[in-house]
Amino acid sequence: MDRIERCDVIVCSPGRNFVTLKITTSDGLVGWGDATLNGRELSVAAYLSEHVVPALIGHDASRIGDVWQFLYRGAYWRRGPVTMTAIAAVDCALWDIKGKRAGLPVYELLGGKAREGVLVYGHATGHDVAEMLDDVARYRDSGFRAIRAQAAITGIPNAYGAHTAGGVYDPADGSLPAVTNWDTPAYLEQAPAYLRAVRERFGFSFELLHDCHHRMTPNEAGQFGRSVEDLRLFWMEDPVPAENQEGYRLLRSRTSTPIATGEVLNSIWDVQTLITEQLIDYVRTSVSHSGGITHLRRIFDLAALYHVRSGSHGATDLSPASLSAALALDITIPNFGIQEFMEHRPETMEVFRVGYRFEDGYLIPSEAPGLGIEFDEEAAKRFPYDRKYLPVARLADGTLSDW
Ligand code: KDG
Ligand code: MG
Repeated sequence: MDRIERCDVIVCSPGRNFVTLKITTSDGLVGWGDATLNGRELSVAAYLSEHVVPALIGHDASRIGDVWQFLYRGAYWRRGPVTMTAIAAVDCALWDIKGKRAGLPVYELLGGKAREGVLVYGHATGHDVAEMLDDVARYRDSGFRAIRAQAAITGIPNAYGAHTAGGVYDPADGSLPAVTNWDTPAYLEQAPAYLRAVRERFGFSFELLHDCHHRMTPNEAGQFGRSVEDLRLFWMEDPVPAENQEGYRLLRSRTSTPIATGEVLNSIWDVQTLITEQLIDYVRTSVSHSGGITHLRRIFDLAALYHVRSGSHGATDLSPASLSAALALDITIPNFGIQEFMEHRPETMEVFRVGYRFEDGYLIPSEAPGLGIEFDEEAAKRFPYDRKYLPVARLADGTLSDW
């Protein structure tokens, strides 16, 4: 029997903070899993080192489902981003090991390819509309078939998603939480207009996405959705805070613009109502914040019964190890929708060597056994942990708003 012999929790910051779990088995096989939770990295690292790793040593590395239940049911305390990210790291590392043992890429173990490539969307952005349109052009010219568009709002230049075109956007960049501003009426006036400018300049030749980042009430989101129906968005993401799922019933009755949510949700039970009542079109739970390949596959299977497709979160705070695991699932499931793909910084790619590649708007997973990741532990030492917070958002009168 191949047993879990050693687990190392590695925290590094090659351009941004990442937590990575390395599992080594008694047969000498090594698996990698992403354990990064943006702005809360050390909580997951401690959860793993203090509470998971000691109990994991000696388990049969091949029993992925049983290890999953052991860490979820066995812990009594369930769900939540810290727990589910820690379980995900273990789960993905064990799938990596299973693939290496079999000499097959993980997607073969999941049933094999159901498509040739994974449709991905990139992030076009700008400090003003002209800059954002140039960025959309840059993405389109580099082969993207789906583009998310976000621009600054006059009066709130540091609104979510707005940054210099062409730069790597990373909202976690203060050693304490930075204060950004928010103004929903200004957003409701300007965002539909700049999305319209995208269609006016480029037509309907690519999929257009937009992230509302949990900032509206259902009524406001209904107005937003209706005002962009003729622009045929692929989706409006996180129109309202995802905890209040009743809000999605109201929103659904107001607009036919497709709805995506789930990046802050972590388990099948968190998305059960949204899926079974068909309140959303795309579920955006990610492989590394939702319990790994084992659990995300269950979420997507449930979603398939209700015509809900996948659209996993894949911002730069999900490491290349996370993206490698996401691709293994994306390429195999029947109800795949789209995968978010924000390119990581060059420093990040010095530490994470991956085999996936971008071709003509799609990501093609690595053909290497396992998940196709090499983590360079020596290179990681050059990038020590650097505390970073996500910002907060305040209204003009100082009221704390949803970020
Ligand atoms: O950690 C938070 C970021 O990943 C998030 O703000 C990015 O909303 C996001 C997205 O859709 O990529
Ligand atoms: Mg988002």
